[in-house]
Parts: sequence; C-alpha cells; structure tokens
Amino acid sequence: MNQYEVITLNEFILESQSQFPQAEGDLSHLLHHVGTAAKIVNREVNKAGLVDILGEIGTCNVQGEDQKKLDIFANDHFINSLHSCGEVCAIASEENESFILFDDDMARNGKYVFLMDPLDGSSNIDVNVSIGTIFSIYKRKTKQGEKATMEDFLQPGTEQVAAGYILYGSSTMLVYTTGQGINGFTLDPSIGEFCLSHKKIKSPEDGIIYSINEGNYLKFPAGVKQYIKYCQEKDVDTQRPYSSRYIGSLVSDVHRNLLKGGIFMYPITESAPKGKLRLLYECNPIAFIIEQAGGKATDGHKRTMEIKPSSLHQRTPFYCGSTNMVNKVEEFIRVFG
Ligand code: AHM
Ligand code: MG
Repeated sequence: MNQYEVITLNEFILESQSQFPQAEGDLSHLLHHVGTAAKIVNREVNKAGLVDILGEIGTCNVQGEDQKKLDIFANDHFINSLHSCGEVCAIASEENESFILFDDDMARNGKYVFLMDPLDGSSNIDVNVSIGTIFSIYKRKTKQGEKATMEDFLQPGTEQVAAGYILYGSSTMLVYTTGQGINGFTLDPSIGEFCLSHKKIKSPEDGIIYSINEGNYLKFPAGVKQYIKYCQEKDVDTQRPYSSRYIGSLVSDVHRNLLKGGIFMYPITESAPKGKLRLLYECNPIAFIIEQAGGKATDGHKRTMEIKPSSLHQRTPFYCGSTNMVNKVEEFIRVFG
C-alpha cells in the first residue's frame, strides 16, 4: 500500500474474503449492507440538530425507556437494509421485544441472524454527544429455508461470526471483526466511503483510564468500590491516579479505551441487580471486538462470550478493556465481593 492508496470498506471486505477460497461471499455481502445502513444513519445523525428529528417520540421500548426519534430511524433503516440484502433470516434489536422474522423466500434462505443496538447511548442524542450502533452476527442454528427460532439468537458470544460498532463522533467510524483481528474505517464525507484508517487495532495491555458511572458509587459491590479507590490512589510505578472518563455511550467509552488503554465497567448495582447492559447485542459484540484486539471482557468473574444466554434482552454486569486492568478489578471482586 503506498501512502496515497485509499482502501475502502468494500474493497477491504472483498480482499479479506479472497483469502478464504471456500467463502461464498454472503457474509461480505451482509457486511457491505451494514456499511450502507451506517452511512444513511450517519447522515440523519449529522443533520439531527437541523431538522425536527430530535427528542422523544412518545413510545417506550421493551426496557421501559423512552424511545427517541433517531432510535427508531436507525432501527428501521438497519432492518430494511438487512432485509433487502437477503443474507439475514431474522433480526433482534434493543428496540423490539421479540425478534423480527423475515418470512419471504429469499430471506428464509438467509444463513445469518443479526442482533443490534441500533442507537446506543441515546441519552446523548439531544446534546450532540457521540453515540453508536452495535451489531453481532451469528450463523443460524435452524436449517436454511425454515423459519428462524429463538434458538438461533440464544447462542453464546463465542459463536459470533462477525461483530462491530459504528461510532458517530467527531468523525464517523466503523470498527468490525470477523475473528481475524479488528480494523477501523473512517467515513470520508467527501467521497461517501468508509476508508481503512486503523489497521489491526491492538488494545494496550495496561491503561490509565477508568470509565464507570460514579454517580452509582454507593450502590456498587464492595470489590468495585475498592477498585475505584485503587484507581484514585497515588502510585508512581503504575501511573496512578488514573483518569476518570465517562461519556455514557458504551461505544464511545469503549472506543477511546481501546485506542488509549483503559477499563470500562458497568457493575451490578442495588437497583440493577443483573447489571444494565444487554448481553446479546451490547456486551457480546463489544467483547468479541475487545478480545480480537488482545483485551479482556468479563462479567467480573467469567468470560462474557461464554455466558449461555437464556433470553433476548438479558442483562449482564460488564468489565472490559486492557487485560491487566480487567484482571485487577476481578481480583478486587474476588476478595471483597
Ligand atoms: P441505551 O442503549 O439505552 O442507550 O443504554 C446503554 C447505555 C450505554 O451506552 C452506556 O454505557 C450506559 O447505557 C450508560 O448508562 P448510565 O447512564 O446508567 O451510566
Ligand atoms: Mg444500548
């Protein structure tokens, strides 16, 4: 690659596919459609302040949270785009109580199920702060041609064939993995293409950033409180005190920590005894990305991707980021609970 060569997302996807002669191109086709949907959502996110698309639409999603107009827009666009690509037989979304079954002939033959949080960090929309989309792709368990069932969705994260996120930030980025490391693409608005900008991202083993909603401090388990204290203590060798950074948008917090080194934590609290974040379409895809970058993602005790899911909107506590930092908080949880 010379210094002037630009590799677009689509070129990269095709090039990666060509390294696997047995690949049929269906996953590539699907990823291409994810990129297209991301561009359309990005366009709306960018003009959200200009048109009357901000604010709540007055309905609630399945978690009882207010839905924003952009959430719905993103949800609809991803669903439509993935339906039309024909590779996906069903979709599960944070915004829909049960999964959406595509029951036409073409989609029934789709090999994959797609899970997503179409617009994560939605409390940030109205205030022009970064938000994201998270997605996770599995091969279906049921046979092609049959109707997809819940069994297709309730697979452990270790079975993911691809996962990624789109970050709508100061620039828009798409980061994804198919299990061969992770790569990041930045949207060049002048040509309307995602271009390879972050090749083979590696998570630093250590970091000096911790990200957690400290407003919940009093409700945290003792081990997490102790770990926060550890982060704040002075120690020259480990460069403590660490910096506290929390955007309140999982994608943005994880992306920053992935590039700079750090830990993101969303523990159980008294009011959320199972944690807040959803296993299937928030934690598993992020865990796949983080692990592919050499980092670690757990529920405080065990590997996130090995949790056997029992329901679509299942929640889990989540600790992810630089391996040594995640090991450290696990140590505190083991000792103090
Ligand atoms: P959302 O999917 O409803 O936007 O909620 C998920 C978000 C994550 O992006 C973020 O890490 C977390 O919720 C923030 O929660 P809190 O405001 O409790 O800190
Ligand atoms: Mg979310």
